[in-house]
Amino acid sequence: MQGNRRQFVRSSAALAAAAALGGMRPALAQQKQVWKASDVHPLGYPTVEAIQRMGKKLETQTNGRISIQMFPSMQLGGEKEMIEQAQVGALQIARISVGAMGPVVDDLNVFNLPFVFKDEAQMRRVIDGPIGQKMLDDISASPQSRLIALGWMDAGTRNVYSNKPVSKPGDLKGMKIRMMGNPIFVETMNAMGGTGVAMGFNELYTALQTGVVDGAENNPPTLLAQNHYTVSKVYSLTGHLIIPEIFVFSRRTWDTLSKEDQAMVRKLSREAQLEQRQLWDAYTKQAVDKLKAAGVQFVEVDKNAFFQATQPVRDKYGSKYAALLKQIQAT
Ligand code: GTR
Repeated sequence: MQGNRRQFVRSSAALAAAAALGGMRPALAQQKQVWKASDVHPLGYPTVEAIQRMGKKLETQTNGRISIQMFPSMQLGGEKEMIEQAQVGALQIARISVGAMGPVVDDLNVFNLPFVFKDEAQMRRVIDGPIGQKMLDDISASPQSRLIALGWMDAGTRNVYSNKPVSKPGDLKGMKIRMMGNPIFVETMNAMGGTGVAMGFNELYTALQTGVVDGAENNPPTLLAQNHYTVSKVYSLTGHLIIPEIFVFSRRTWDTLSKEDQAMVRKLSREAQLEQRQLWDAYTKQAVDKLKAAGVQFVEVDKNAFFQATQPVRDKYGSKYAALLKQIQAT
C-alpha cells in the first residue's frame, strides 16, 4: 500500500512537473471542453447573441473540441454573482456591465461617471482605441481581479424610466430610483434630484411592480427585454450614463489553456466586440419602435440641467482620473 501510494505520489508529481513544463499540453488540449457563459439578458439580446456566435466559431475552429454553453436570463444570478463564479472558475465567460466591475478594478470607474462621454460615438472610439485596450490589459494583469478581460460591448445610453415625466432635476424630487450597486451611481441620482437606491438587477422587476422603487434607468433594449416597460411607462431621455459592458474570462480556466487556444479566443473576442455592435444598433432601433408601439412615452429633457447638477459627482470621483479624463475628452 505504502509503496503504491509513494509511487502514485511520485508519478503524480512527475505528471504535474511535465504539465508545468508544457509536456501535458497536447494531451490536455485534446480534451473536450464546454465553457459556461452567462448573461443577465435573455436569448436574442445582442450581448447574448454575440457570445453564442463566438461559441459556434470556436466549435467549428476546434472541430468540436471547445464549445460554449450559454446560461442567459440571470440563470446563474446577478452580475456580482457572475463575477464571483468566474473568479473561482465555476463559470468561464461572464458578460457584465462596467458598472459592476468598478468595485473590482478601480480605474474602470472613469466610465461610470455621469456624462463622461459626449455621445455613444465617442464612447466607441475610446473602447476601440488605446484607452480601451489598456483597461482590458489592466484588468487581466490585476492579480485581485482573477479575470482575463476579453473585450467590450455596447450598452447605449441610460435614461430614467418611471410613471411620470422627468424633464428637469426638480421632477425627480421624492422619487426612489434604482441604480446599480456602486456609490457613484447612487450619488449621481441624488445629484440629479432623486433618491438613488442601490439594488441588484435581479430584484428590479419586482421592485418596480410593487412600488419599492418609483423608477430605474437603463437603455431602450433593457427596458424592453426585461419587460420593465410593462410597469414603467414614461421614458425620459436624461442620457446621464453611457456605460460600456465587458466580457471576461476566468483566469483559473485561462491558465490551463494552450497559448494557441488563448490566441484563438482573443481573436474571436475582438470579432465578437465588433459583431455585437451591429447587433446592438439593429436591436436598439427595434426596441425603440416596440416600446413606442406599446405606449411608452418618450420625453425630451433639459439635458444640460442634469449635466450641471451632476458636476459635483464628476468633481468628487473624477479628480483621481484627471489624466485619463483629458485623454477621453481628446478622443
Ligand atoms: C444593463 C446591462 C446589464 C446590467 C443592467 C443593470 O444595461 O446590460 O449588464 O448591468 O443594465 O442595470 O444592472
